[in-house]
Amino acid sequence: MKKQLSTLVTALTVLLLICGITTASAQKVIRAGIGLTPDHPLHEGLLKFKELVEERSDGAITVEAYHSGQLGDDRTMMEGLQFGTLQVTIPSTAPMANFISQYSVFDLPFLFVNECVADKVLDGEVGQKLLDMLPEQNMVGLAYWENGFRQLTNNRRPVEEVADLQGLKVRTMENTLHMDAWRALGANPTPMSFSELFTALQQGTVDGQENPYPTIYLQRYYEVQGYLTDSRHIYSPFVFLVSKPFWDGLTEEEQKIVKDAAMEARLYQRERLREASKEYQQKLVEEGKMQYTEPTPEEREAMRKEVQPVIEKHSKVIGEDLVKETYAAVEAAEKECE
Ligand code: TK8
Repeated sequence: MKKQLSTLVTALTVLLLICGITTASAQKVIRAGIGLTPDHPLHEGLLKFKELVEERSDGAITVEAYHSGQLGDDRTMMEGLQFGTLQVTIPSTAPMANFISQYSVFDLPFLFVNECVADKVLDGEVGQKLLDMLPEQNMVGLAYWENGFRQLTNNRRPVEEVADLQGLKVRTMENTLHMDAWRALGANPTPMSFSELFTALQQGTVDGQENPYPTIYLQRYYEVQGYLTDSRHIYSPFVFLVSKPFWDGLTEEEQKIVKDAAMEARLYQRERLREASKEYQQKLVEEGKMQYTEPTPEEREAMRKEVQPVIEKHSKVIGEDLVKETYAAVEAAEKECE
């Protein structure tokens, strides 16, 4: 009996050794999950990243791109990075605030006036400070990509001023700052994952939602929404996130390849997103898919006034110093962008 047992243990040890050796020399695979569809510029950016990584690593690292929430919603995919079951995901900053509350700083309403200012702040010291907070959550942030300025759609009425928002059931991302902001404007916020949104609009569970033009067009929200408002109430960054357990397992050279690819693909992705944003805003308006309204500067100012108490409340949650530093960076960037 003893002899049989020792033979079995030896066989198992040899088997594990063989697996270990083949795994060590096997390719490194990056499974990357996103929520948007294959025709969205986010996916185009991910394919650019894949091309650069596979080319520069001579195939030692391969990238598998999974779109349309195939691997779950933003929160689930970020948890996958923490556990090491997924290697890359690229969520909006809003759901990231559930892991690191400071991430709401970029979702402060009306923070960025245009993409030039957003790029300078995100790619500068403040952006890096937020990325440096990620390792404690077992994630590594490599670059900011672009989701874009968020626009409101709904199925109840044209929205041109705050009064039009009263009682509107608006789906928000799972983020208390977003919810408080819509509440302050008189709407009823309903937090919901992105993957549930189209059905909720179709069934009338919510009256409206808010997302950038490329998402509104490519998700076909115009099929279930009658009114589009160019609200630009919040600018959403995407953050290119890597699982820290995976990152730590890369050689220095491999880490440079992955980081450089994320940074280069960022420029491509932002460019494609901005082209798509113009194209789809035009299509939505010209094809008359939804009744389009643009708030006047006075009405935008009125909205900004209504959400000011929310900005003050959440500045305490985010950290007054970080908020001050961010607004100072915005001011400096606005001067440079003039
Ligand atoms: C996609 C989401 C989406 C976001 C939302 O995964 O949930 O409305 O704007 O882009 O991150």
